[in-house]
Amino acid sequence: MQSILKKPGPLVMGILNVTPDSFSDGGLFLDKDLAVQRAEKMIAEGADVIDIGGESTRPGAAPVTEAEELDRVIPLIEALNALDIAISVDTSKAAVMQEAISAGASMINDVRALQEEGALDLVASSKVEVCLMHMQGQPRTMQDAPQYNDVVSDVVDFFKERLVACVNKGINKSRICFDPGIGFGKNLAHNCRLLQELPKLLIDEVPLLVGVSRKRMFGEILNLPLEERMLASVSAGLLAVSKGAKILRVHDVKETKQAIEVYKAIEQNH
Ligand code: 8Y4
Repeated sequence: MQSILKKPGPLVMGILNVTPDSFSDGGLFLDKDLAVQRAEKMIAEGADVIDIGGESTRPGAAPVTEAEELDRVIPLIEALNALDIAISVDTSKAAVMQEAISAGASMINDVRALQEEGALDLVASSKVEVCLMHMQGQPRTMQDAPQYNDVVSDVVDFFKERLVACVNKGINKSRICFDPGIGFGKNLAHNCRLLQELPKLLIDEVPLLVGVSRKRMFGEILNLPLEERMLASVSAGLLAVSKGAKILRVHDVKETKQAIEVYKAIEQNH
């Protein structure tokens, strides 16, 4: 199993969605081949880890059954094992985590931060790394009326609480990273404050993962559709790196790697 968190950063996590644009029977095969091709492209572009997601966590998305998630994710992990790349699996379900770990995943990326039934124990009984993300509410309704007393301190308190819960179960701190969950029960002002004050989220040397890629906040700032948000995403991602993010979760691997290379060259020569 590959360690992701032990690698020196900044790192790029490439997003690989396997939520179906449902064809009938032959559909799954097609989906898988396409997904493997997208992964190969991201690896060639320099992705450090591929994040496979079988549950749509986009605002308004409906929940997915365990069997469906397993069907989408496990065959893809098996196919990617041949490619010598670290694999992260975006799931909240203990049963999916278990099968994903058996199939070779190195990280569990859980937008529910191991709060679902059995998830904490399952990760504790394994050696995988885990990303603990902050979310207010549930995907279907989280953007209806996000509210905080103080979004930064609420997220900090959440991280501290989840860290204690994990360490008490035997998950070593070195296996954990945090993620503020940009767009997950947060309005534009909340997202901006979290990015602006990212250094405040650096707690106990736990690395930070940040996902801003193509998110709604750029639609709000620039009034651009999804497919035109790459430059905004890379810019905000680089700002996150400069404020302490170790891992960026992105769609656009090649462009993000370029930005990070420039950042590193500047930082090394000061
Ligand atoms: C276009 C495509 C526009 C996708 C928006 C989106 C995060 C995450 C997601 C994140 C971690 C997304 C699974 C939302 N975001 N996991 N997952 N951090 N750790 N929306 O920020 O990408 S899904």
